[in-house]
Amino acid sequence: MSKPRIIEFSKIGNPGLGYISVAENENLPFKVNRIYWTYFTPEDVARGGHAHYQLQQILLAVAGKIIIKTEMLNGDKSEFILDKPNMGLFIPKMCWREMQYTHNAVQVCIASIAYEERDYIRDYQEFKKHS
Ligand code: T46
Repeated sequence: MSKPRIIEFSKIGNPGLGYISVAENENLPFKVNRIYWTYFTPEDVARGGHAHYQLQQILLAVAGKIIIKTEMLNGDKSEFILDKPNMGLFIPKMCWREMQYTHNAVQVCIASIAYEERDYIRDYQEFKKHS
C-alpha cells in the first residue's frame, strides 16, 4: 500500500535570482490529469475531512503554510507541514486527510484524475469500514 510522503522538487536558481521548481510526469508517482489550487482559506477552518477512492495527489504550499494530518486504513497516522514551495506531499488513494492553512497559504493540488464527487468518502466511519 502506498503511504503519504514528502516529495522534494529541485530548486533551479540561487538567492540572488530567485528559484524555479518543476513538476513533470517523469518524476511523479502518477500521470498528471489536472491541477487546481485553493486560497484565502480562513485560519480557523479545517478543510479536508475526506478520502478518495481513486484520486492520487501531490499538494504544495506555494505560499504560506499548510498542516496536513493523514490516516491510512491500517491506522497509520502522520502529520506533515508544508512551508517550502519546493516541498510536496504525495497523498495516495484511500487516505483520510485534514488540512489547516495560514490565511496567505496557496495550496496547489496536482491530481491524477478528473473531479468526481463519487470519488469522495466524506464520512469517517464509512472510510474505516474499508479497513
Ligand atoms: C483534497 C484536498 C487536499 C468542485 O466543484 N470542483 C473541483 O474540481 C473540486 C476539487 C471541488 N469542487 C467542489 C466540491 C466541494 O463542494 O468544491 C467544494 C470543496 O471541495 P473539497 O471538498 O474537495 O475541498 P477541500 O479543500 O476539502 O479539499 C481540497 C481538494 O479539493 C481535495 O481533492 O484532497 O484539498
